[in-house]
This record gives sequence, C-alpha cells and structure tokens, in this order.
Amino acid sequence: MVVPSSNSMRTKKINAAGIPTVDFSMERSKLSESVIKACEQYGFFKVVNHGVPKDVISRLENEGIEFFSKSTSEKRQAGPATPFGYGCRNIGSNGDLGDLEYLLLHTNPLSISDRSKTISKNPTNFSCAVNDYIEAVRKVACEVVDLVAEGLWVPDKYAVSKLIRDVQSDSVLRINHYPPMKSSSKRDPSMGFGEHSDPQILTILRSNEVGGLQICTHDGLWIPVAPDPNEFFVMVGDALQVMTNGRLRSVRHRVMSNRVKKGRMSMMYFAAPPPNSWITALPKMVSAEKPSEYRPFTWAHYKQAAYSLRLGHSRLDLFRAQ
Ligand code: GA4
Repeated sequence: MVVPSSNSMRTKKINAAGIPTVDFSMERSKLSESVIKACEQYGFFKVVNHGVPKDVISRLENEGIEFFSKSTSEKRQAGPATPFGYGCRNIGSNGDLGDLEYLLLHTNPLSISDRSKTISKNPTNFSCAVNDYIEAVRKVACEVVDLVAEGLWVPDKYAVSKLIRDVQSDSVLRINHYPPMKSSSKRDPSMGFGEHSDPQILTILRSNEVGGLQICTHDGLWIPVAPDPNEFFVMVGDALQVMTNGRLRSVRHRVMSNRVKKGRMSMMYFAAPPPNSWITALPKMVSAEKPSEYRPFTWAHYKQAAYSLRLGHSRLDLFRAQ
C-alpha cells in the first residue's frame, strides 16, 4: 500500500510487518538484549506478559468512555487544556490541530485530585482509577529503562528509573479520543494526531481495539500498528535519545482517523524526570571516539523549547553539540 506522507508531497510505502514484541516473562539477560534490539531498530515495541491487572486498565478505560460521552458543554468545564485539562482539536498552543479530543493530566496525585472535580461526578472514583493506572504503568516504564541500562552495561542500573520514580517527576497522562469519521464522508482519512516524537524519556501506550497509530522507521517508512487492547506499546522519547547519546532514537509517530463505527481511545503515560534534572548522556555512553552529541540542558528547558515549537519540529536538533 502507498500513502501520501504527512510532511511532504512524496509518497512512502507502508509495511505492516516487523513490530517487535518483548515478552516480560523471558529470562532476564535475553530480555534486556531484546529490549535493546527493539529500541535500536524501531524505538518502539509491544510488551506482553506485563503483569498489569486487567481491572486497572478497564477502570480507567470506563472513566474515559464516560467522560467523552458527555455533552460538549459538560466536557468544556474540564478545559481548556493549557496545557492540562480537556482539549478538543487544538494540540499545544502554536496552531497544531488534530481530529481528536483529549484529557491531559499531570501525574502528581494532588493535581489529579483537584482536576477530578471538573472531570467526573464521582471525583474519588476517577482519581483512584487514574492513580492506580499511573502506578502500574510507571512500574512498566521503570522496568523498561532498567532493562535498557542493563543491556547497555550502565554501572548505575537505576540512573534513569530513579528520575521517573522521583516525587517531583514531571510525568503526564493523556487520554485521547478520536471520533470515527462518518462512513458517508467523502474526505480522505484525516490526521488524528500529526507526526511527532515524544519529548519525554519513554511513553507507555495502550489503546482500545481501534487502529490508526503509525510509526516511522529510521528509513522513513510508515508502519501501521495493529491495536492490541490487552498489551502495552513502548516508545523511546527524545530524553532517552540524549541519555543514550543517540544509540537509541526517539520514534516519530502519528495517528490517522478511521472510517470504522467506533472511536479510537488511547491512554499514554509519558515518563519524565523532575523539571530541574539535567538531561545529558550517561557517562558509559560517552567516549573519546563518541563524544556527547548534545549539550546538557534541564528537562524544564527542553519542555519550554518543545512548547514554543510546532508539534512536528525535530526539536532535539536545537540542542546538538558544537
Ligand atoms: C507530544 C507528547 C505528549 O502528548 C505531550 C504533547 C504536548 C501537548 O499536547 O500539549 C505538545 C507535544 C507533546 C510536543 C510539542 C508541543 C507540546 C504539543 C506541542 C505542540 C503532552 C508532550 O509532552 O509533548
């Protein structure tokens, strides 16, 4: 199949094969090897046997379904997303648009409990569902970065996961709802969420059974990702690219709208360090032959840059050394 690329008039081939799967029940040394291989090849993989209880996922999913089925005026009470809260069509604040509505939440428990009041008639249930989900996916994210550290022989195995576990961590939870396109619509499939990479360390994504997500390979091919509601997908973010001195690269991805009857709902946990943390290559990843590719910056600095640019900007280029 050949589809027009989102950012140019050229066309790129789509190839549905090849997305790696990592089985968390595998023997440890093999596990870290396969995580590194998947991260190097695609910056993206599926995790099976992740150990997150089904009800933790379904409770958050049901809260999302309930919220997005409300009237527009009710949903707007939880907005606008500047950046947190309910957003519709607007992504960021520099003119990016998508065919979606969403809830963006900071993972700090106090902020969740405060936001819940405008989101749900039962704020306690909502915040419990959100907090339990965050706790579970944070564990998955920390496990993945520990496996990355092991696979790269980084002496301080917890160097990255301790940033994600920090109480000041700037991690974010996003629930996206992409309404289905009307089957009578003569429009081409539209852009649900435009091409970009995630600025954080790592993203843990889960969606319902409706597809639309595509990832871009290092050779510029777009691959559709078959949805799997029981499993999680992991994406390498910009900050992990810097920490591994470019050995792992963040994955560019996008979401196309569907002509199916049901809407796509996805939930993403974006694992981030505290705002004042320095984002810099791990010492093990730097040598005389391989000097640091990026100059050091704090997470707050990088986030500020990301929010001042358009969604699809290759923002890491601004931080290259020299
Ligand atoms: C992409 C990853 C996360 O969804 C997000 C997004 C954020 C937003 O929607 O507010 C950004 C985008 C994301 C990167 C560039 C800036 C900021 C929109 C945008 C145009 C929550 C994030 O952290 O960065």
